[in-house]
Amino acid sequence: MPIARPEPQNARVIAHVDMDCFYVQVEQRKNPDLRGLPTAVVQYNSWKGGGLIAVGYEARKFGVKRSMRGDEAKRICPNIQLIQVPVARGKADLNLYRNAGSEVVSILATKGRCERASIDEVYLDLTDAAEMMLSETPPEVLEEIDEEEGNEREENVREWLRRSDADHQDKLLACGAIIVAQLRMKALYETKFTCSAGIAHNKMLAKLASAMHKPAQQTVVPSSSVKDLLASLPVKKMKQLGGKLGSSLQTDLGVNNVGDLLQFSQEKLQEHYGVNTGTWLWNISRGISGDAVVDRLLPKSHGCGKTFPGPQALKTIASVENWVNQLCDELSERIQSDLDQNRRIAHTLTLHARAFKENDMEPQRKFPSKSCPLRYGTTKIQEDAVKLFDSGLRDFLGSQHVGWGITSLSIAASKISDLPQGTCSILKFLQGKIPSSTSLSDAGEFHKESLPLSSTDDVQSKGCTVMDEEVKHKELASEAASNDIDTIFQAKPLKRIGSSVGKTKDVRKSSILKFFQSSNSSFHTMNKACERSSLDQASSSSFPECEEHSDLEQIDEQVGFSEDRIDSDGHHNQTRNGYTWGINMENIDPSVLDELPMEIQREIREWFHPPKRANTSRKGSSIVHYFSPVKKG
Ligand code: DCP
Repeated sequence: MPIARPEPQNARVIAHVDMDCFYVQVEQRKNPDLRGLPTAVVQYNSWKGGGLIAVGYEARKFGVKRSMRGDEAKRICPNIQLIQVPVARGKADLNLYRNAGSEVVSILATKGRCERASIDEVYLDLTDAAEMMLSETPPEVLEEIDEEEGNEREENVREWLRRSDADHQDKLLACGAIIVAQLRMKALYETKFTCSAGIAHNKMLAKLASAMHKPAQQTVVPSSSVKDLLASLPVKKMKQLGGKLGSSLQTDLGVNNVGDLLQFSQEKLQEHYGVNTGTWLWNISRGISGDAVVDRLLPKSHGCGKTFPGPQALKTIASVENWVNQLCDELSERIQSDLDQNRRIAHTLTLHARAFKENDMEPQRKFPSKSCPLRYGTTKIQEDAVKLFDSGLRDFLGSQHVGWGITSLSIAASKISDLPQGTCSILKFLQGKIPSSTSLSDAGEFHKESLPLSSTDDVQSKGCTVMDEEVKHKELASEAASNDIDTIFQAKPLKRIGSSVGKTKDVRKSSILKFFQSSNSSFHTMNKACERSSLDQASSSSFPECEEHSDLEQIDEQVGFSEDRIDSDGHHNQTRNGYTWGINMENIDPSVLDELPMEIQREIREWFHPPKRANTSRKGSSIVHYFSPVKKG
């Protein structure tokens, strides 16, 4: 659902930068012989020469389009060079393109806040840079900038800037346009890629503008042009209006262009579409959009998917499992490298699928998207994804015993957050100890018992970003967004973790990891808190079905936030936001403690023998900080 946000008071300078025929450019840089030739990139598929996913501008002149198959493209453009997307694990491997996109982003991000919106597009907030340029370089002398690039368009910008009626906002926008032109030049020089851009006072207008003149051009939208721009813009071209809402505007209100909305009062639009959407429609018809550019260079989620069109549809559990395993393998590799390189952890695993039933009586029924908390480690992700699929299939089939087929599958890891500061030592230690491609959550088998699997409302609303983000299987994404996402497992009640700690100490297990895995160990207790913590982060709706939820809320009220105590029995009790876990030093096998790196040993020992006061708050403690549940908003 679109969200109505008012524009901030002070004018902003926002740019949307989109690479031109991106995959084609990447392939042409790899093989310069392709430069200047009509070229397209095809997704591997033996059927009719594969599906085109990127078409170079030379090929577009012949009428080649993305919706075509390779055979058709060859028919209308016999010289077309069809390049196959690299393949790994039997599916497209987009790493080459992802990395190429990152190269450009690192250049574009140098002048202001940068939001990576997909594999090949970013939003930039250049307000500060534009203000600075304007204050340091008065408009009269701006023409000296970039003299060597002087071309007709830049001359137009300068002319426009020198107009006697140009106001402060226009001048800011002109400065933004010059900054963007410089960034695009730099990107071309350093990466050999061209891109196009839109510069306006908000994201919505900048995005519209970037697509208006391609390739290798940029378009500025001053406030005075907004009305004309929207007057002739078909509603379906507007972001968020491509689907049902846009269709309803056309059929129910007779609105074909965005500008047509101007004839309706805000109340009327609210009457039809509710307060929020009505307000949003009223705003966009006037070019108002307050969405901020979010500081994000890394993707919001990781997704990988595969389609199985026509006869390739998967019709057995075994074939589905095979593909689920392949997709999970790739996903696991990517989230692991995100964790290693960026210290980011994903919290939610979601499976989307498209399916049909043979002799279907209700063909409109969709395969429900399913999600659960994400456990790191390829095998665990595979196990969970298979369960998600089984559950989705059960719901999809209902009581019918009919044949079925799967025409697309995708797996996504979302709700990614930064690891809190101070987790470095213990995390590294665990990663070093655990066999490859596992991480923090692999440190304990107890996940199976202790993780409440829950519905993730928020994932549903964000579902559309999952694939859009990187894979750009846009169709799949919108499908995913419209699906119901619910839980596969019953939420298991969480135990309030109190001062009672396990009494058993398994002396046979010499490894610290085994110790951690021991179900009664203190560390188990800590990890439960950790899991709960990550789950809290992962679900803003906080387990509506989970009994524990209400209990914990009550405890919150009683205990308050953040308190560390060592009690008289020598237990280290941590209470945060109502969660309490206790550790008894006696439960820790000294040989196990000795295996820990010095920094961790020191920290743990300090818990039990604090240097000064026993009852002090220890907010700065790295381990405590990490394992403590997050304060709920
Ligand atoms: N892509 C894809 N499948 C799609 C759409 C796009 O795999 N259905 C990939 C290939 C594109 C890249 O994403 O090169 C970027 O998509 P864009 O929609 O930005 O299109 P292009 O960059 O190819 O062309 P344009 O110059 O029109 O932006």
